[in-house]
Amino acid sequence: MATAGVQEVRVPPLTSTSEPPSLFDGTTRLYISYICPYAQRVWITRNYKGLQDKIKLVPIDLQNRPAWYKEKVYPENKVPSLEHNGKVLGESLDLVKYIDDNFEGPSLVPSDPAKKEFGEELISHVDTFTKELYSALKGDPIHQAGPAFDYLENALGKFGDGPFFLGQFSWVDIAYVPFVERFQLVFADVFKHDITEGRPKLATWIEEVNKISAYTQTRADPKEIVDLFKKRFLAQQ
Ligand SMILES: N[C@@H](CCC(=O)N[C@@H](CS)C(=O)NCC(=O)O)C(=O)O
Repeated sequence: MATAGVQEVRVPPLTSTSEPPSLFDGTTRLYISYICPYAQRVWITRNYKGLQDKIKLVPIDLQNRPAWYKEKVYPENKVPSLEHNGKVLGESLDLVKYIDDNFEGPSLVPSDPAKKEFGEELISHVDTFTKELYSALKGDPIHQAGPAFDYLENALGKFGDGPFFLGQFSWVDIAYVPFVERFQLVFADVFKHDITEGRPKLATWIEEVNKISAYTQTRADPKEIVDLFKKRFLAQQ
């Protein structure tokens, strides 16, 4: 059985020439791309709940996708998707909840109603957060991204029993961390700016999530992230 802390071997992604797995044979499969922040959310969830043996990871090469993925697995042709009980489901935030509700392992949603409610509020903000950051890249990045990171700093102070948003590690941390990982790297590398400057709670949060192996196992190669951002979102750099 795969245990937390032991690095899982990363199998090579499937490409346009790869045969499909034996679909709908009862195996639960999580289709991901190693570089995709949305897929990373579900991958962290699977690891944190200790489901390495119950949910098989199937990495796909998005730049050279197998045709059968769209035709036979997930017509949306995106990652992540989850093949479970004869069905294929998508959308990262829905999948995090689905896995939490339908599989064993530590719960990712606290039972305290106030925390749960604040968690829902933070989750409903995550797309706004990422949009603000991607659009900041097109303008005056350090200045424009400030409010998005300040929002996190304030949210992390809400309950005062951190280091995580709701005290314990939860689905909120999972929703945000892949994007904070990427923007921290890009701001440091490209704009020589530390996003944790003046934001001590965010600094501690980043330090603490980096002690969770369910997450660190999913981290992408920093150079690959920065290169991808330079190519896709920072064409002028
Ligand atoms: N809203 C979706 C977004 C998923 C998504 O956009 N995935 C990207 C990779 S990071 C993808 O599969 N893109 C392929 C494409 O759009 O063709 C989610 O949260 O799961």
